[in-house]
Amino acid sequence: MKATAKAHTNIALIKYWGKRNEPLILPTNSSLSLTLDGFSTTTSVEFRENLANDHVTINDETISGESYRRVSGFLDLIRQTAGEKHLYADVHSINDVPTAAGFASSASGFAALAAAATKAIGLQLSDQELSRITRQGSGSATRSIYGGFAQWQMGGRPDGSDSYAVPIASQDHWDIRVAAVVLSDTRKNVSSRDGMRRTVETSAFYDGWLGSLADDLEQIKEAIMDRDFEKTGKIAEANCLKMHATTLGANPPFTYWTDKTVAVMQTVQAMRAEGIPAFFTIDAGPNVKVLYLPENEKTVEKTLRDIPGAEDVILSKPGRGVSFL
Ligand code: 2P0
Repeated sequence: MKATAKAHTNIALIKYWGKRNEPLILPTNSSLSLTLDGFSTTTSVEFRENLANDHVTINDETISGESYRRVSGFLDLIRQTAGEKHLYADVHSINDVPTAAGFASSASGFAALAAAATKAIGLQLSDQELSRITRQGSGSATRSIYGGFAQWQMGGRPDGSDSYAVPIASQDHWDIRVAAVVLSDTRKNVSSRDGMRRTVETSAFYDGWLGSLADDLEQIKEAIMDRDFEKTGKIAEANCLKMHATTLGANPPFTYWTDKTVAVMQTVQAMRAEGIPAFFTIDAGPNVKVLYLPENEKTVEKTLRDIPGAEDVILSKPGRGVSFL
């Protein structure tokens, strides 16, 4: 009863920012992302008869505390689904995503864990079923089941049975690139879970955010289908700015940006003014991801590397969905 799976992280172009049900991880809005080939997690899961509890390593270190409870709680759900309540697992995960620096390591992490664990325990799931169960590990992971562009449909049922991701276009549909500008590898002050909760509960701007999403989603899907880079980038950048604006309207207010984040944003806008189409997006951390086209790769990379405070620039192409090794 052993399986190994690999999953890639994804970058949301239309952000998921808030839950309507925390334990089930049901979102307040639908979101859309691009899976990236640059950051992946490979996870092996082996269920064994003689274990008294789960044992989990990430990058060869045994984890405990809240991180362990999150993984073990997710495995409980898989045990329950398979009717194997007393079967514990050995889990080994290798993560090549800078953890908790806004690179959504939980997306590739829970997608790989869900795929490996469900297979190891003998469940045979469709992609849709796998995406739905993955959602309960981490929201953004639900989209990483698929390669290329994927949409997480928020659904409306209280039990979450209609909240899962669907593929929009494969990784071969459109070769757009993403440069991740690494500004700091330190852990962020407000986790995305806490940040989302505070925003939903207190932000003066939250209703405005929610009200703008249906149009953003419809428009960006059209743009992706038409391979219209200007339109895709404009919508993604504006959607990111709206999401981050909600954090400034929260009580107490907070932001994930640092001065270096703003410097990268301004550099991207300056590149655009000089005729190089590039757009930014930012998740729940200080780092910035820049969307660009392959023909501008050299210029974009050099310009980003020259920004004071840019520790690294990692380039990604569209990535594939989960695979078994
Ligand atoms: C996203 N983020 O759509 C958004 C944009 C951050 C900003 O999904 O609580 O780690 O595990 O469901 O998925 C980060 O939140 O949160 C996230 P949980 P997750 O990618």
